[in-house]
Amino acid sequence: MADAASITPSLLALNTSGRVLTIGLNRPAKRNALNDGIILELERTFATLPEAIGAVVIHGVGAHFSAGLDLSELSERDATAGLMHSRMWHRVFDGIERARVPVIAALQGAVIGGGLELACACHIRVADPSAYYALPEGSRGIFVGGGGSVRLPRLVGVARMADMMLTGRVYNATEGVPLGFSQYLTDAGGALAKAIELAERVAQNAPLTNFAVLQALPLIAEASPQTGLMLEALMASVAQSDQEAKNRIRDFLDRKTGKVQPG
Ligand code: 1HE
Repeated sequence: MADAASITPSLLALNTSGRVLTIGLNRPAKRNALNDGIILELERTFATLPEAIGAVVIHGVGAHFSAGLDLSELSERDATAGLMHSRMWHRVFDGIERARVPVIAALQGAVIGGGLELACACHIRVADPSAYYALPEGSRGIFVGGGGSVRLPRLVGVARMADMMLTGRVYNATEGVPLGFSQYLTDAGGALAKAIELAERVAQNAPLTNFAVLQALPLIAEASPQTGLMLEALMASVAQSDQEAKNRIRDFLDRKTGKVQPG
């Protein structure tokens, strides 16, 4: 039998509580650098998400979310292998962005390179004050390859991303909120708890609402206005006709459910 020291720890630390699956990137000694193993484990986890799971939280075990691509795996790759590797990341991160359920990233410490690309594939980002965002690809002589050039400009703009890549500019957690890196900023050490709290809440939404927000909204936002409006009307009519919507609206009219409170 293997002794404890010879057992390789799992690359992802998984924990299910109620309807929320928490996924911890679990290479703290390497600052959660993303090697092929961790990326493929993420793919497997999302591909086999149990039906009972209603939301997912991704965080980094230890002080950092992720130091990005594992640079030790890069040195021997030729152009074809690099192309395939990037497409593999695309496939996995697309699977997260188009997951059946909302995915929330809890960010602390380094959110760098591919780590930032992973965070961008999530639907909500929650940061604690230690979080910082950087794209050191420029200084390493490489380019983003995990969908960052598609997703990050939508959050923070092309000019800001270009500046980060060209000059190595780093943004801190406080700057990150108004700029669009994260939607939430917590007290020190509070990102994971807040992300789980939000996940528990979104897991209670009508499944069709979450489906519409995750699957229809991004397509509508990118469509021509007239196509978008037609898609919106179709999605709205499907959502309204769902029995879950009828029940929830009846509960409101019968005063059985909470009102919207001021923010
Ligand atoms: C790594 C990696 C990594 C740490 N690949 N091994 N990403 C980067 O260019 C960021 C590189 N990392 C850093 O700048 C720093 O490590 C941190 C700021 C994240 C953390 O610093 P620190 O002082 O806490 O830790 P450390 O001592 O630098 O690192 C601890 C160990 O993790 C060390 O290994 P050890 O065996 O010497 O202990 C580091 O070598 C290792 N480590 N980061 C491999 N990234 C699909 S395209 C995406 C392109 C990118 O993501 S480019 C950005 C890559």
